[in-house]
Amino acid sequence: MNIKQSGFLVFLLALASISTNAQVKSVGKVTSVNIHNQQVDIVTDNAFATISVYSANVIRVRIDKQQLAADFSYAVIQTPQQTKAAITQNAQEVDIVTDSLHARITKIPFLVTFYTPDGKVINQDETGFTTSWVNESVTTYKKMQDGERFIGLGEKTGNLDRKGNGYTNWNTDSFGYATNADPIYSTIPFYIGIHHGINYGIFMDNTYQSDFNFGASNNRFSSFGARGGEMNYYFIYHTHIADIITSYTALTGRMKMPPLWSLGYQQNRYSYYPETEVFRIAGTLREKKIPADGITLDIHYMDHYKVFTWDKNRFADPKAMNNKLKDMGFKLTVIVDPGVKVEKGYGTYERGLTQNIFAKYPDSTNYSGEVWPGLCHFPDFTNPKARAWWGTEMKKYGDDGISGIWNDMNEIATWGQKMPDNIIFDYDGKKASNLQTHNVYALQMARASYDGAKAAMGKRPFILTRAGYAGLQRYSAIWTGDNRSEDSHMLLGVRLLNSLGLSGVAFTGMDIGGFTGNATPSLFAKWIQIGAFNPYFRNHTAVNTKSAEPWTFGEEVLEISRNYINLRYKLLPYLYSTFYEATQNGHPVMRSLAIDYTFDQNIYNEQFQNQYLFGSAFLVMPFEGDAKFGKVYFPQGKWYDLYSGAVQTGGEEKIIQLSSNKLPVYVKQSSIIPMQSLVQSTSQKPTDTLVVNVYQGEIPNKYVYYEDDGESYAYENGSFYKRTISYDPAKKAITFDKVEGSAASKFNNIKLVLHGFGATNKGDWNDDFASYLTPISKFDPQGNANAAEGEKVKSMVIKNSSAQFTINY
Ligand code: NBV
Repeated sequence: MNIKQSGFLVFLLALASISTNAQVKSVGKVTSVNIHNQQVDIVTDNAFATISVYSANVIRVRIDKQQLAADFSYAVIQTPQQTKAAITQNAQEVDIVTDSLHARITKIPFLVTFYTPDGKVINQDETGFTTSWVNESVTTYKKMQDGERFIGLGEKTGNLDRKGNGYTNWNTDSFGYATNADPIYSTIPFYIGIHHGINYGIFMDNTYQSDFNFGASNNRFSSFGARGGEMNYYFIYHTHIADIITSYTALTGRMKMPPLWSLGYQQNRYSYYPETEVFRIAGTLREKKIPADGITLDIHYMDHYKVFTWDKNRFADPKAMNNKLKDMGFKLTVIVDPGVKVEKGYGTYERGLTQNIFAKYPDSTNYSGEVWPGLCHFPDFTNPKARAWWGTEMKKYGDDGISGIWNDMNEIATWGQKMPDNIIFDYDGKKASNLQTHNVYALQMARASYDGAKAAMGKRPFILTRAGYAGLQRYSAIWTGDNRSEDSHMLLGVRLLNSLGLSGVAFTGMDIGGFTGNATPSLFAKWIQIGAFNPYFRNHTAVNTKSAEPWTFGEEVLEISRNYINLRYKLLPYLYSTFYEATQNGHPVMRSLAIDYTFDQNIYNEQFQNQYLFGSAFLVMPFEGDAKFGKVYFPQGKWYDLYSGAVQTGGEEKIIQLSSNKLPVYVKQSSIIPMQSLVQSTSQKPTDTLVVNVYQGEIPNKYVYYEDDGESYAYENGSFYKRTISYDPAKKAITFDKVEGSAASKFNNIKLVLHGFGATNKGDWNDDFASYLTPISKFDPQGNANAAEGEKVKSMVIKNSSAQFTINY
């Protein structure tokens, strides 16, 4: 290189660094502060910011390069709560202090630090980078705290602890995704950080493509940012993660009570048709005594994949079919895809055209993209008119007796997977391009389906969605899409559901048995056992795979499946009450151990990270289908083997023997678990005795038992039956509080079953056996006849009365 050349290189490098610096713009120093009510408006060298108190535990931060736009969110439904807050400033900083949280804004440069009320740092901006822009991308950088862990962020692959990884949010159709694929179907930009015995939540409400970096390829910062729009995040601090989830779901909403039938077993495949095949499946489930409530129709029920139509050769009389299915105790869910076939004379399409509700190019022509039916237009679900139109189209499904709507392909998935950026959506009157709308399209489709189905069916509909955004729990359950029939996918699925639970979504499921490929009998057996401990319990498989109903894997797997589906049905009172909890405080049904055992480092260990609690009582330990031994970890406390009642002390690791017919499940000490007799579907009445199991423990416990009619919205007007059951080991008492609500219980009697209590003082107790799985399996390789009988317990039957009563033991 000669002098001239090297001089030119220096010139080029200088140019590059100038242009790089010019591209990166930091928020700069504060130039003006305006404090009013619960809010501080700030102007900086390069930005405008508003920091506001949302509640004592939630502070919101908004920053933009220009004046902040009018506030709007598809996710947040809560308005700021009137909160006692002291806001003061001096030359260096502004302090915002509530009873539970302290935010300090440093002025030179603008930096936000959050402190606990006693002055410990919870979270602070990275001093060098703060909040900055590269072109239109905005990112907030946070100092990486020593030992900091990161959990949540919704449906994200990988480990429970996301430290060292980066993630992108861009809803993506990911057929047969790899176990480390990112992004997949849905976006929930909410995570929880943990360090030094402190935990906090950050929800960045920005619908553009977003990026989260939890120390990926760097040890200096964690960050979150989006490729457009404003920086807009909610900082949530509580001492317990459960309360962080409660605050997050106060912001973004909670699920409504699901229809009871949707908690039963659901039988699926791509696809059951014609009608005779649907009845063959329904009939076989009944004949083989596999309890089930749902059958689902995939795309082949439609006339040439046209949404809201029936293929009349395959399904001549849908209404009659549904009536017959209902007589057999089945509810039908049908798939809907957003793509509406462009075809003259097709009613749904014509009405869509007339109402002008399809997404458009900037020149006002309707966008066309190809998917199942061929060229399609796509309803603009961000337009209220389109949502209403979708609801009207759904009326027919209501008349046909359909009970559930399964929203597929709503990322949006189109052939080629490259929807143009320049499609313009209504965005509820604000008009926005695909770049801003893409991640909320599915949320708005789920909303339209929920509202439409609710009106069309006159009952609680079951809504399922593949994609979504924060807040999807208000409208829909979610499943994890096209997984594979592999052990690693079964275990990944557990983590995906746990992560969704941490992110406000309680009603979640995965394709049991795997979607692509063929499960081995042992894999299927394990998966269906785990499925019985998933909130949404559905078996599904792809179009070109072998049959994958529980009876297609041989006698042994059939028996195992039946045992666990039976158990699921007997647990319905417990499960329904757990869902009720989700409607009240947002706590998930499937609970990562990080919720209750946040600071126990063991639970993040990759060996143990798949363990979870199902509701408050059951500790579930998933393993590969063929595993013979497994290492498990019992968190602090005392645990009971579900099958034998054997006691296990907490804080211990243990190697346990595994078998294909049993999923290791343990019951937490002091648990209260209501159960019912076996039914073949939720349309069958159980016997009139509610079995209330109480497990001896050292800690007192309170459990909210909940019932309602399982199908209507009457519960919103007080028609429910609810009571708190408490267990007080010190007083040797189990108390049933006075009943709340105007509905009667299904159960006239209560059978109280005491586990692990040994001798009781009073004489009215009977010796009994608690047989959860009867028998565990005649194929049990250990041939353990005693285990099959169940553990020895004390029991007593009492008349159910709505007044408060106490049983002493
Ligand atoms: O509608 C067919 C499938 C469905 O069975 C599956 O559950 C969805 O995730 N759908 C995807 C369309 C594409 C399948 C390759």
